[in-house]
Amino acid sequence: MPTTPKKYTTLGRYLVQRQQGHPEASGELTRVLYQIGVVAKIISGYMRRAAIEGLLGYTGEVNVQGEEVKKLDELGNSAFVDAFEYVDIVGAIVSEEMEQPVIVSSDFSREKYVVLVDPIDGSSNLDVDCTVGSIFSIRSYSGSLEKSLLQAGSTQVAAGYIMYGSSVLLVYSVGDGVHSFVLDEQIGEFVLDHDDIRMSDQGKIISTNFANYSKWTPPVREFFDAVTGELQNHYSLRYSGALVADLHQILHRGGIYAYPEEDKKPQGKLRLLYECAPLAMIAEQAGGAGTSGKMRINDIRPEGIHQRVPFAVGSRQEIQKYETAYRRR
Ligand code: FBP
Repeated sequence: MPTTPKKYTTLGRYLVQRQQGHPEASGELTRVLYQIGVVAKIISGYMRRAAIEGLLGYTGEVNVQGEEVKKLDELGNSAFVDAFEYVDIVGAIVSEEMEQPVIVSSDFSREKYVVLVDPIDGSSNLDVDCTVGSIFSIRSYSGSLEKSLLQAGSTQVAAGYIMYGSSVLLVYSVGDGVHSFVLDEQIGEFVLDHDDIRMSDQGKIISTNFANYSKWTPPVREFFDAVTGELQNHYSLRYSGALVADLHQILHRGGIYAYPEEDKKPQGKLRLLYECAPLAMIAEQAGGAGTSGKMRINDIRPEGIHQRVPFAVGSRQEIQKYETAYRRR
């Protein structure tokens, strides 16, 4: 046992320290983020025991996306809703698993925040024990729920993700850089892993489902032909089936993840409010960017809470090249 006690920069401690730099801060956002840390521990517990306790497989239900619901999708969703039911500063929760927002507070005038989540990202990985994640976005409540939600992603006050892989990571931004924490299961706390993560301007990773190549629109095919066709191309392909895991790789190694539109799916697959907008905020806060190909993701005004958009996110140079391919058309 080391004689000098190990100093733990826990999530709680780090949030409070960063908040002290903002005398105007009320500490309420800190409480919401801390609560997300609690949800992360609950869901990672489910993941660790899923194969042992029969938590794999389907519930028999179909969700608003038309997808068959997995037991862990449902457990993940309840963990988020339960966590905010008694937190008096959150008014409503929006989730990929729920058609309508859940109002968790009767008196909206006092509430400050709306929390939007993709409880389990990469659900197709669940039953084969591969990495999955959770994605979250926090918005201020402004006058009405609809008004709070249907604003461009640039109004998000915080965003982030949790990754359930070889270790459990929580990565977030409140608009002052991107910070990651790893769950130390020995003390049951998230401790600081990296603060102020910077994404390189040009990267090494390409992450996309190339099996969809023939369905992609010409600018997308042109972009990927160009980057993979370069003789000296320095890219490696990494596509895990979980956006969170692929973006985390790109955060540290640079590159581009894309889930573009297809001839028959002009809106692509991913959801703007609780998948693309939060991860675009993380990328931008780390020096990268997020786009639909035609415009910055966080300039898009949503028309509905489950709206889908074509999505590419990653290093600035790759995203510029991607958008140039669209402009040329
Ligand atoms: P879910 O949130 O329903 O899991 O969908 C998102 C996602 O699983 C991403 O994490 C992943 O990158 C992509 O869809 C995989 O889709 P596909 O299997 O079509 O490549």
